[in-house]
Amino acid sequence: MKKVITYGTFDLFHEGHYNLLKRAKALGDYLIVGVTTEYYDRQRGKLNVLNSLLDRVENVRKTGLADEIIVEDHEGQKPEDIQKMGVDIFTVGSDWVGTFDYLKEFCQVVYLERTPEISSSVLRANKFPIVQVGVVGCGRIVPRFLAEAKFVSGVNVGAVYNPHRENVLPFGKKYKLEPYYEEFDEFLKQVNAIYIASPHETHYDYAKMAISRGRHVLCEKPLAFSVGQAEELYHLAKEKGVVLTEGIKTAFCPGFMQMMNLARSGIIGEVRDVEACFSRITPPGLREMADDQYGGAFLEFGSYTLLPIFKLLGCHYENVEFDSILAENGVDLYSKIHFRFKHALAMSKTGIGVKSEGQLVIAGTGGYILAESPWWLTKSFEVRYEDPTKIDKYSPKFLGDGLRYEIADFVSKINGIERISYCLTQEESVAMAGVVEKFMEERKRQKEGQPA
Ligand code: C2G
Repeated sequence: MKKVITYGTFDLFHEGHYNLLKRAKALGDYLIVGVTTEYYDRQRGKLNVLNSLLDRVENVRKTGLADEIIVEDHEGQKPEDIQKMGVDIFTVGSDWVGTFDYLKEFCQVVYLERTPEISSSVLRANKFPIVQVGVVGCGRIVPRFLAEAKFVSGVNVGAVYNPHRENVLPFGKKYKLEPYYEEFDEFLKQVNAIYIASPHETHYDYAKMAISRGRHVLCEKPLAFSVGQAEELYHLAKEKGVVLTEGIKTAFCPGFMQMMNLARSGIIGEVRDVEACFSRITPPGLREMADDQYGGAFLEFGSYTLLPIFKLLGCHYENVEFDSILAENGVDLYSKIHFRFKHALAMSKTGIGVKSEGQLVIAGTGGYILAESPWWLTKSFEVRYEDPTKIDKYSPKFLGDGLRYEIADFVSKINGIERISYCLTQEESVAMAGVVEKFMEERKRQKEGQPA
């Protein structure tokens, strides 16, 4: 008996999939079909699969072509399956020519001609209109955002707004975006969502205007400078039925979520301390250094360091204390924020004029988690215990510079696929605005030389 195996996501099952399975079956006597899990698809960069694993398996089953259906959930599984199941032929569509030649060591490899002009991506695009995004601001992050958005299907970035004509015209030309600099409303008319990457102090106003006009908003951190402002924006978004996401990219990175869930699983006992540090020595001319009102280390990096603290210890701290080293113009070069929770402590350290070890340490009653720099992308972390020889190492998959995960989550929410904001909850985002609010009051006091 000749055994054939093939693998796929089989999202929005279509004719191309059916043809592939039919020809795969005809190659032998017994067809095994491996259907990928959501986890594995995310790992390999397929970020917006619509059907659940059960539905996709069911659709393959309904063809009546598969003699056996298995689940593919990790890289390296194909040679395992082939050897374990005594497979004679591995087959896949011609979009993969060459990729699986390494399997020739174990069995015959056949690439079948792909059915033209049909794909899950096209079906997804028909099911959901492409989200047209406009960017507000021409800062350093925008080119990165544009590059990463290309990896997320269902989204097109086509316009840019900046009130300064002299900035937006060359920027629009360089990145092939329609430039707008006069009427913000005119810009909004061209898009159904915006990405706000303008200076910090303008976030709230732009977000409010866009949400009021029924546009979805992905806003760079910090979303707002007070609890009142943040709550107002979230309420308005709910009322208008639009998505509002604060763009703290760490929250959406797959490894970060895995690390948070592991910490919550009890593997290190009860979490008693979270220490997070992010620093980058910044040249004097840059906005973070030069803007005496809204520059500084905490406003630049604090959202990253507060994130694991609030995720693991909750948003209700008993006490918070700030301490900063200020430059002559008043920006904080280095800030330490100490939190007291009922059963735990936490520390956020951010620097633009002081360099420290950029690490995250989550201490528990039975061990600790250590994530080295760049922990905010979470490419790897370790779980350590009292016994120094026992170390569990984790290396989650991470693609690009992280922004694609945030963009994919935003688009999924707009399409109504992911309804719950578990990566970054509204409560966490509002609590961060609360720390920003207290920090600004504290810095004002410090600048004026008043006692706390
Ligand atoms: N396919 C096809 N014609 C199309 C579309 C898809 O022949 N118009 C084939 C693909 O080449 C693949 C199978 O149908 O062999 C499933 O396609 P997908 O669901 O897109 O899965 P894919 O990402 O190709 O997964 O481990 C997974 C495998 O590597 C392939």
